[in-house]
Amino acid sequence: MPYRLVVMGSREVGKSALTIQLVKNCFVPDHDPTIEDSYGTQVVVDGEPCQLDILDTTGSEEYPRRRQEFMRWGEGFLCVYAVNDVKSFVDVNIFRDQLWRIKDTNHVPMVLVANKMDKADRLVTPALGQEVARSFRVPFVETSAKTRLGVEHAFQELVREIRRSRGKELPEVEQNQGCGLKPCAIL
Ligand SMILES: Nc1nc2c(ncn2[C@@H]2O[C@H](COP(=O)(O)OP(=O)(O)OP(=O)(O)O)[C@@H](O)[C@H]2O)c(=O)[nH]1
Ligand SMILES: [Mg+2]
Repeated sequence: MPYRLVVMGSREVGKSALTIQLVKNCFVPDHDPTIEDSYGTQVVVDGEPCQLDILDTTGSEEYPRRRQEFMRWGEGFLCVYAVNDVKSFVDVNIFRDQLWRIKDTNHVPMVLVANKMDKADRLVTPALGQEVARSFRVPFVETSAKTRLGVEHAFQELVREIRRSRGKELPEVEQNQGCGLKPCAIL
């Protein structure tokens, strides 16, 4: 079953650059604001090949409905900020809150990604990023879409989070097969 991944975060944090670096092995130096682009690629995670369907989303707040739609569609989320952009770091809370609300659970597979780690004008320390990731209870990965450092690792961590979450769902499905009733069905 393909993994439905969403790359989300504020404007210009490098969502497209990260996605294109993973899928096409190159760095895009120019900023071309995204509305929505989808990509497919295959990767091997822990020896197991998997198909990724990746949605590269807009950082603009002008498309609130699209935001809701991609949050519903996605199975796992790379929540990206740029280490030289404090507002983008603060904004991860907004994305996380909205995601939890839309999914109606706080167990959504997610990885917090600190991009642009190659930049000399860093403002957000790794320790701060780590602290927020810990409070979200998600993995934290620093990346550079420019040098490719950490890029594959970030996507791999997300696949692992999804696998863990799929693994947790399985017993419930098996349980329900016996009587054919949904767990909340009261007759
Ligand atoms: N130095 C450096 N520049 C980066 C990195 N990632 C992205 N950039 C640059 O930052 C700018 C914005 O990158 P994009 O990938 O277009 O950002 P985005 O998040 O997709 O932006 P929107 O689609 O408008 O939300 C571009 O000029 C990129 O080349 C990085 O890791 N290091
Ligand atoms: Mg983009």
